[in-house]
Amino acid sequence: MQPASAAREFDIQGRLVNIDIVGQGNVNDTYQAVFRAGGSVKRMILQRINKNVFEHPNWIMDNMRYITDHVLKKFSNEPDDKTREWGIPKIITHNGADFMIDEDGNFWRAMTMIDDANSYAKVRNVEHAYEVGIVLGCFHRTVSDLSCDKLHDTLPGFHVTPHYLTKYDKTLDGNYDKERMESVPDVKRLIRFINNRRNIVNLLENALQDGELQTRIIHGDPKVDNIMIDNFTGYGIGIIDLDTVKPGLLHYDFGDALRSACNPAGEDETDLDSVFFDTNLCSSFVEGYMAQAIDFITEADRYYLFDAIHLITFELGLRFFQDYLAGDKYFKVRFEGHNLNRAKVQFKLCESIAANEKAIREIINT
Ligand code: GN1
Ligand code: MG
Repeated sequence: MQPASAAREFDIQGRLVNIDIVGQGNVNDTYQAVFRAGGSVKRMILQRINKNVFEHPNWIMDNMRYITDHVLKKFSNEPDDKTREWGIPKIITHNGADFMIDEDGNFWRAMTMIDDANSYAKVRNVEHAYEVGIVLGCFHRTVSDLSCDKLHDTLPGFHVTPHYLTKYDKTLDGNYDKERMESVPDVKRLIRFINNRRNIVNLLENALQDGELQTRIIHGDPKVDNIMIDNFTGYGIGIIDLDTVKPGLLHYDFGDALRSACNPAGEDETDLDSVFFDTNLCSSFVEGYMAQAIDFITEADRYYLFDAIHLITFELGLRFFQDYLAGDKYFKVRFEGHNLNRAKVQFKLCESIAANEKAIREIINT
């Protein structure tokens, strides 16, 4: 079914007057649909879920329903902090159901938009980094009293770093694109880069198994692109893209948000010299995050936060590189070598994080 026809199936008033692709999502297809009823306009986000990635798309919606109901209730009961408004996307139903499956078997879902707010693919300044920290901290805070037991694991193995190394090794064992492996000079260098870091991949999972860290509800993908900023005030409003909300280590979120918010060049930069981990942005993010996290962050959590930033950056580089070698099967690509370039950016960032370890640990511990 075409996106415009799918959009009309959802329970929203008005005539569809426009539909466009939005965002730079690497997995699902996302559209913004505009409906007009008389003099007023309503916008919604429509998504076709990538079923190659999410085996049970209905689980995403069960989780989204559970989380958004809780968060919305919580926001409405919280005292007004007199500065900002919080928001979160609300599900728009299809004949009362939380999703729609079309005649071709495509899985569609729709949700409200956070009006007059934007998200950005790159961090803009220290104020922006602070707001990213505030919003992620607020999300963790508002779900910190929810039990993990009711959530489905929408993507088993997601953010379990050793699992990605195993997948990569299997690809190297023969499931790779031969031409890329043999003719691209950077490939050998990146293989060496990964081999030199094999010893770090179990760090967080070991801490979890030893009982030092606990599983909580995490967002799974808190990059700057998923943090909505109010167009009028510049304050963060909320977090979007709730597909990967699941039980996991809070560290994955903390690390993922920082690897994104402290890289002013962004994930798609082709000039590797301009990719680095900016510790000023890091300080600002941590200040924002900790202001929200004060009641739930433990000493043991804090101890592993540096490792989390380093590890998740390595993990994302590994995921991009594995996908490049496998022939771009998972992440959508916009040009030849896109996944290779993405991997190089994350590995460059990983080196910069390691080089700034002392400064980053100081920021986290003060
Ligand atoms: C993917 O599709 P998107 O852009 O929301 C990926 C994340 C990565 C991110 C990197 C389900 O997110 O894990 O961090 O790309 N999502 C999934 O940009 O794999
Ligand atoms: Mg995502």
